[in-house]
Amino acid sequence: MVGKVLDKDFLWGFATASYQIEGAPEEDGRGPSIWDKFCKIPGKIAGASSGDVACDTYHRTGEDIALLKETGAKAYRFSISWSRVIPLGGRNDPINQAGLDFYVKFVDDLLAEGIIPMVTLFHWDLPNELDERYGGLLNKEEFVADYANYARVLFKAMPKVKHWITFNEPWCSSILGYNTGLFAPGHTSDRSKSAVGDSSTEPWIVGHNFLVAHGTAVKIYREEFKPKDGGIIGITLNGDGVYPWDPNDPLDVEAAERKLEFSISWFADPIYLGDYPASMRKQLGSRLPTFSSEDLALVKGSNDFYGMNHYTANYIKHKTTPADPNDFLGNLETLFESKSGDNIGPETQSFWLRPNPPAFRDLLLWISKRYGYPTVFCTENGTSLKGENDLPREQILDDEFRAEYFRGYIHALAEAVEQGAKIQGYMAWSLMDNFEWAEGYETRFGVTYVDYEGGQKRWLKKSAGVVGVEFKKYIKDE
Ligand code: GBH
Repeated sequence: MVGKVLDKDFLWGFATASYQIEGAPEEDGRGPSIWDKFCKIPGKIAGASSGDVACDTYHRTGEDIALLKETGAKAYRFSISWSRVIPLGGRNDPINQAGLDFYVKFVDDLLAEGIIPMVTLFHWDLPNELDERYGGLLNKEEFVADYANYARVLFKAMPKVKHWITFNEPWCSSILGYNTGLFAPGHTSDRSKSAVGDSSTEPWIVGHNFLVAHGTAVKIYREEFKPKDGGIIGITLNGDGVYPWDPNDPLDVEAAERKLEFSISWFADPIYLGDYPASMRKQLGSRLPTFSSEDLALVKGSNDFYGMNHYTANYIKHKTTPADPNDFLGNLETLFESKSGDNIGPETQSFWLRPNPPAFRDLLLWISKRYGYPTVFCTENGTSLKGENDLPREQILDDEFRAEYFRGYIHALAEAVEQGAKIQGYMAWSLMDNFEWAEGYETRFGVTYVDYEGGQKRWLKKSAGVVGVEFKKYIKDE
């Protein structure tokens, strides 16, 4: 039995991202992002869909806030569309006041209802112009300078925001955007999928550039805004849990650790410990960039909190063959079944996602220990349901599987706190069904059903109420 281990001011709520919910891609002067462009390439997105309408949030922020109120959420994590605020993206390009005003008003509206805004500056939707102008994320000097300018514009316009996230899951933009090509801008060495890209080098360059851009924005916030505004700032990293495929094989135990290093420590080690993990250097050699003393000064120590997105776990089996130059996992296999035949968890609609709450607790403790017990905000956690999209509405609204997922994962979070982790917030993914990237609208992650055929009308599912009910068990009474 876990008791009331969470602080009174523990922040719980729900998360979304701009391109996945807003729609209105050309309204009020918004410029195109790399996702607008990527969605137009035939074959990239299930159902040939895009974020053109999505949840129509650009016209329905009032409805979204009403949903948050109904769930009792204390906080809401959302992201800003860079190309709404600076349509061309660059530091010498004009600011679009209407786009900026949209977010400023939204923050005011949230606060008026007592909901704390947690703002992500970048959730993958880079202004397309920057990609065309100078290679976007691949161009360190230009990207870092343009991102720094963009971040400063937002810090200045929204002093009421006290929780800032620089980047969402740089792993995804780097690996899925520049190795497998599954995500925008779709670079890969596989010439059947893309005319450009080098999967063996580009993701590591992009990852490095994210770190330097993050460090630069944090320096700006700490020097120019934090003294008067008093907020905190960090980066959000994704990371799946791991179990050795054969716990009695030291090579599988080592491979499981290496999997965490290739996904999490790639970014977190430089930030907390000052360099890339030795396992990555060993496998990637000079393809992994090195830190100049200037870059390192920006990156090391640049997190006020650790933002953690977490969904699932795998059994990890080491490989005996030398690593492929395009490998990004750490030369290992990720499996759903262990050597002894244990299954990691039930199937969902997402091929990569199977619930396993204990792995969440273990990973929270692994991160806490490795990085000196930092303040952690879980910035995403949630699940899809196998076949949910094919069910009639009444059944979609009765999402017991998702409700049970939240019960298990929130309990695991409380257990981790009981064992020493310093967790101060939790945002469930997602407030509502939305554009699930390459999977289009077939996969739903919302605690709210969005009727895409019926004018984007929203209906709360059963799971929407469960998050608050669960946290009530673990948060100390006021
Ligand atoms: C989050 O990423 C995103 O932040 C959010 O926008 C999204 O809607 C949500 O998940 C649900 O998908 O293709 O085999 O290499 C979750 C972390 C990490 C999950 C990468 C998918 C890809 C596995 N993602 N993973 S693979």
